[in-house]
Amino acid sequence: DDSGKEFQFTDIIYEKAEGEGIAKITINRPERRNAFRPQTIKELIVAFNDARDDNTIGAIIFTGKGTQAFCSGGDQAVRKADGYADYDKFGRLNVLDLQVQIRRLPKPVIAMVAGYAIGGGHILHMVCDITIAADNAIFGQTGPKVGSFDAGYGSSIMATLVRHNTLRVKMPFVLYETGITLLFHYFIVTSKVYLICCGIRILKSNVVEQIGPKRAREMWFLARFYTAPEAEKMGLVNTIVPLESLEQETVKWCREIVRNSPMSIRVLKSALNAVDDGHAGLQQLAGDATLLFYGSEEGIAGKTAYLEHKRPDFSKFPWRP
Ligand code: 2NE
Repeated sequence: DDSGKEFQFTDIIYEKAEGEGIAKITINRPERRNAFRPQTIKELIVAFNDARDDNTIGAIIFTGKGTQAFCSGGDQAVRKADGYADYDKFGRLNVLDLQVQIRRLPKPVIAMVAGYAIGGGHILHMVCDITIAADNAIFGQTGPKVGSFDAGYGSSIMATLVRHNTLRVKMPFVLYETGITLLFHYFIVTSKVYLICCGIRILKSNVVEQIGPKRAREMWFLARFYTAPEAEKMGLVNTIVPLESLEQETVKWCREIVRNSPMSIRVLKSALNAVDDGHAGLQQLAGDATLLFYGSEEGIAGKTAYLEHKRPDFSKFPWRP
């Protein structure tokens, strides 16, 4: 969008589409297939922070310049014995900070992938909330080939993708269908036996199998590359579109997101990450609860009474069931 505001960086391009609620952050090192160096990550962190703080922005597109690569991971030319080093005399792995930042950023981040998403670049798309892939996209990890690995989000998020996409039924449910595996407990209530289905996994051939623990091992141990359709089958991407309509389709998805309730989206992102993120996930979700509570009459009554040096009167607020 030509009306977008542009900021000055060397390794990235940061734009905002005025009035659209969409920011776009682009790694701008196409001559290196958008490999990142510490400076790139520093700039990305600044841009993501700005997009987070801007309360007119509801969705952030993360992409790479050109059509040949989203990102090819850490710039191996500046890899040293203690990490990646460009302008400093010491190495860094500051991409890990960026991964955490994207994961905790309370707005959807949409990876727009054309060409290669490889190594640390593959992990960056994986930590985004949604991935829209062009039909020329290629995904893969190269770590074991180049003497590297990401044993953090790069492994754990990949291996647990399956869990989010497995159908779970929590209510009493009797299953007779073939092709269904189930784990169940018997539960006796008023002399009747109810079969309670705790977790089912439909294994029909038309159901997309997600990446999960086995595929994650394959991806890391063999370090193969996968085409966009293969990645889609593994649950790594949301959709594949022709390269020429990649941006248009991504903007369409963002527009659909930003017309929705900001608070609903915020809480949902926290909730979707909460279990896997442990204390950090709980903290994020709990922070959203506090945020909502501060705007309530009950929350305001407590603050007002404190500031007026009075005892708060919470008696009119119900103890909800
Ligand atoms: C990405 C890929 C498959 C593209 O292949 P192709 O044939 O399209 O391009 P080409 O000719 O390989 O690359 C073009 C130029 O970009 C540089 C190349 O060296 C080449 O430079 P010139 O020969 O023209 O001077 N380039 C590309 N990727 C680079 C990189 N990551 N670092 C430095 N220069 C790079 C192909 O280029 C490829 O396989 N790239 C390497 C992918 C890779 O191994 N990435 C690092 C993984 S480790 C990592 O990212 C990591 C981690 O595991 C844990 C923590 C943090 C980071």
